[in-house]
Amino acid sequence: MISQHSLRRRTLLGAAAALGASALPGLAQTKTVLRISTPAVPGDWHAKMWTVFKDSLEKSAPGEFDVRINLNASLFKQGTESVAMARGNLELATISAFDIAKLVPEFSVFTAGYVIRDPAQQQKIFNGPIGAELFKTVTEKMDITPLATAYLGTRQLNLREVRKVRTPADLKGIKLRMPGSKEWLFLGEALGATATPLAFGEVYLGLKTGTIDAQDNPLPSVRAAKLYEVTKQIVMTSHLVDGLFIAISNKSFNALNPSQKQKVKAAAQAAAAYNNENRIKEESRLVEFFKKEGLQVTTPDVEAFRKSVQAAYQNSDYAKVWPKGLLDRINATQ
Ligand code: KDO
Repeated sequence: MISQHSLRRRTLLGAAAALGASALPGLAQTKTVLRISTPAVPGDWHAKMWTVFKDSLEKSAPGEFDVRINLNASLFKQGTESVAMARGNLELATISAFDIAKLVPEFSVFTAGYVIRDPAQQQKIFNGPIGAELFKTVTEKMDITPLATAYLGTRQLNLREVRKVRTPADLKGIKLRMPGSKEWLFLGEALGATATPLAFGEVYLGLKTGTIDAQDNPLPSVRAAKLYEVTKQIVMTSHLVDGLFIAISNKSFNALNPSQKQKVKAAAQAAAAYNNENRIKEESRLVEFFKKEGLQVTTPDVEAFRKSVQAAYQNSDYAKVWPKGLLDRINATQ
């Protein structure tokens, strides 16, 4: 039986459909929900950039989107975001080259230490033809669409106890925490340490209690996650110019109209630009900050690290699947 109430509702809905929902103030237009999941801590630039994304979208498409930001890996565990997006369980996230390399093996070239030189080159690579080609494969194979490239920073070693570290041999026996995938562990081993997997959110406690001896991360993340409170030394290996790709699930992206697609992309690019600008600025100032906090900041024989890490990759199975000429094209990108 149809009640009076449901009849009235149907009539109203019919009228709304005929007029366009926005013509009836009582009936709210349904917003497109965009859930974001990231392990970033609130004080880090790649957490703050999501507010820029949200604000930018609210400006360009008022009332059309409901952007929900979930920090500290509170929605999805670190490293599981791309699968969640592919399945349509999550709309947006930042994913690393390491996440991509699992399904697009040639992308492992960007997980190798000492390949990308600096943040400017990183932007040129991913915003130019190399990025366009590789992102096309990412979209096809991973069911997600990369929208912008954020500079996460240049990864440095961060030790619990002070140690003389000049070359990779000096890291022998050091339990170095790396994020939990074989691609990350390979990088840790290539640096000369004993790599051990741990989620980002557990690193502070691991260092405090001594279950790990060291971790590697860019300086802004060492500051934001307060890792300097539980470590005594930073070794400036600069072993990876790291990036994060702001990506959206294909399911969500394809459900948008062309104008919304363009606005979501522009918002992602504004977010990345905000992150990049602030992170680069802060990165240059942080050595002084850590020294003031009582940490020793030392510079090793970076050439010795570079040689050793590059040899480890060249002799590995990773290099076997790098398309011919890709490394030369990367190196030639100025
Ligand atoms: C980390 O776990 O060390 C890492 O830096 C890896 C990155 O890919 C990224 O997941 C990052 O953590 C998080 O966003 C936290 O800053």
